[in-house]
Amino acid sequence: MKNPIILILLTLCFFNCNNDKKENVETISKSTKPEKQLREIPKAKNTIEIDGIANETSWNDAEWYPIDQVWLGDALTQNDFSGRFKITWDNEALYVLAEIKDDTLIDKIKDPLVKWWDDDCLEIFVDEDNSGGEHQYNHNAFAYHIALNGNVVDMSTKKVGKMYNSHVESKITTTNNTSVWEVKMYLYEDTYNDNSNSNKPVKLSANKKVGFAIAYCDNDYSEERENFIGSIPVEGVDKNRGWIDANIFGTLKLIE
Ligand SMILES: [Ca+2]
Ligand SMILES: [Ca+2]
Ligand SMILES: [Ca+2]
Ligand SMILES: [Ca+2]
Repeated sequence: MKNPIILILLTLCFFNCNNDKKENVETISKSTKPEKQLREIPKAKNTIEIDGIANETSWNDAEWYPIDQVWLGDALTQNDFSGRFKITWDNEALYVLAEIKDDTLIDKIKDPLVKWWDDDCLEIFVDEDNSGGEHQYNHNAFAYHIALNGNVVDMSTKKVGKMYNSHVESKITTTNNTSVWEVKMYLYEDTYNDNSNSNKPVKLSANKKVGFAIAYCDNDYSEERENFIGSIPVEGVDKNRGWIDANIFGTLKLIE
């Protein structure tokens, strides 16, 4: 390189090009989501009281859907786990009623931000704008782990567990091996900022589509969770994709 000015220009271009690449990695990558398990969800006719008791007319009218896809662990036995759920909505929030039959309920890890997936917990995946795409360490979608004591944890944009208790209100009632989880969940846009106090939940309306899946982490006696059972089939060998890839979610269509 004989001309030092050309050399300087080329060097500047090299660093600029690299910076562009870095920014691309950090932006949320959305793709065209393959639409599957499209379900029409009627609006609640009355107020849903989050008390773990499904005595509202809206719950009575809502349809049951199964939680029966083994994403992790061995095949299930009837006693070990079975689960199903219903959904409804109003302008404020999405409501989930999950009926979980689990032979042993455990919450052995006291710190809610340590291996929160290895205690029994209900995990609700939600993609407010049904965009699909990668959401591991961003808020393109959320994967709320709801613990037996009501704590709610997902990965933050800092790549560590963070409490999102203000996003999800829940109450569990348990009779013998059957637990009823009644959940009210506020939806947030992908612009949600972990460092701000002014994030506002989205108002819901008819014809809105929302990406959704639900799963249960079942541990009974083991160091790590024994099973992870979801509401939707996942293609490929690695089925533990929900916390990374919103493309695996089903789609809810909110209707009046
Ligand atoms: Ca209730
Ligand atoms: Ca079990
Ligand atoms: Ca999204
Ligand atoms: Ca269990």
